[in-house]
Amino acid sequence: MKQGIIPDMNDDYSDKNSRLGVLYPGHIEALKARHDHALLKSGASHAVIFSGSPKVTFLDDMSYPFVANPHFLSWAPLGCLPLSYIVYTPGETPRLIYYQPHDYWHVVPGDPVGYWAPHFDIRIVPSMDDIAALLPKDSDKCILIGEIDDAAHAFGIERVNPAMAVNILHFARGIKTEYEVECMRLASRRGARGHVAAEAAFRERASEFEIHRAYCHAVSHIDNELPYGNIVALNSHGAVLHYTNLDREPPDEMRSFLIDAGARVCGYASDITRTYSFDDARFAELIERMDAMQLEIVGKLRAGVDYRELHVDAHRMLGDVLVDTGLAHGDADTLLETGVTSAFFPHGLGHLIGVQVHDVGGHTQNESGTIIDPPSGHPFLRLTRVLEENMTLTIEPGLYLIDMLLEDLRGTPAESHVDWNAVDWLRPFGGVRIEDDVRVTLDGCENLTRDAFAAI
Ligand SMILES: [Mn+2]
Repeated sequence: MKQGIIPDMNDDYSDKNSRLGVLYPGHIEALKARHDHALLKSGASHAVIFSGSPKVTFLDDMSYPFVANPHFLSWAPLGCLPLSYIVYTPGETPRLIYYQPHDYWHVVPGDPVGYWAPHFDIRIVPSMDDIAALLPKDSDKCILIGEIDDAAHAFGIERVNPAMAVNILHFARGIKTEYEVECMRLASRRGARGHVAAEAAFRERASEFEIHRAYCHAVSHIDNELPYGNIVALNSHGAVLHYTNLDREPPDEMRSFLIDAGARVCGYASDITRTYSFDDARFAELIERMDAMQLEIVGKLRAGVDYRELHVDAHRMLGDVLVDTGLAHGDADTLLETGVTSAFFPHGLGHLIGVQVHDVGGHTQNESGTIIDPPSGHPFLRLTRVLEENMTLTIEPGLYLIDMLLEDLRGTPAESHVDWNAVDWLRPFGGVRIEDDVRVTLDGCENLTRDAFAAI
């Protein structure tokens, strides 16, 4: 198996003549320019990017699943290469110190092969003792980017994750290169295949556990390769925003299915949610209404849009859905002001996505790291920036029956706006969320998720 590249049923991503191979040189040039700027501003000469070290569980000799430093993963699709380093010095070919231990207990990383490999000066090291000699001699001129649990892994470099450099890199990561977008198109395609298989399993009355297995099989991921734990929620479980239990038995009655699940290609993630009605026409109508609303929000995207305003707009639109479907009475502005829409839709409209599902930099206004706060009353909004061309992000409005939040409306002016009989009707269905990944363009957006479903 080629290091870091998960085999796929139909696509070979590793060839230098593949679409990714053609786009990668432009990506690495963009990365170098970002690092040149970050180094200049930090008064440093070398960036040393550490992939990370395996974390061992308490009182045991087992490791948690390894998660690579996203900065390292941005340079090359090497998600399974612990204890390795990239050394970047402006004007020089980046050096990859590739840790390939002599170890008969574990599968060690394979040889470095792929479209990305010719862009590095690769030094394979079998021992940690070989690393120091390959790092820059002037450690006072280095910055180290990565998580250092053990001082030995810093090799005497004192400037670890300096804010000046990290803010520049995080802000820049908000805008994707063509290569990154192509990785996410492929990840969307992969995820969509899983969603189709999951819906089929739901129609056959499978349990959450079985649906999850059908999904993983279709995307060819084991759990640790998924970009996040699958949310596979039947019936009222759909109201638990991060429901990750997997009931082993199917419910007696199938009503609804909410699935939030993604996939990875070359480190990059997709993040997709769909909701289905088993055979209830009223719930199907609610899903249709939410789907139309989600598409309307997507239709408003373009460079220059303030995501905070879009989030508040989405609440007004949700107010109309609540009224039209009989869940609430009144006008959208009143439902927003009295907190009714927040009780039904208590999370953010979306977030940046990239090598991390919730990519960094969602709140930063500039490369100095100035924070843009979420709008008041909406603390969970993870993206507050003004949208720019080639940002990739999610649009994921939801509507849920969460008793804990609705009960808070009792005794307030909101109480009379809620139709409590309709609330009782919705409870066994849980809720609805529709989530797409999009790339912002100057005058609109590219919908990676809808394109992926259309293509398969
Ligand atoms: Mn999401």
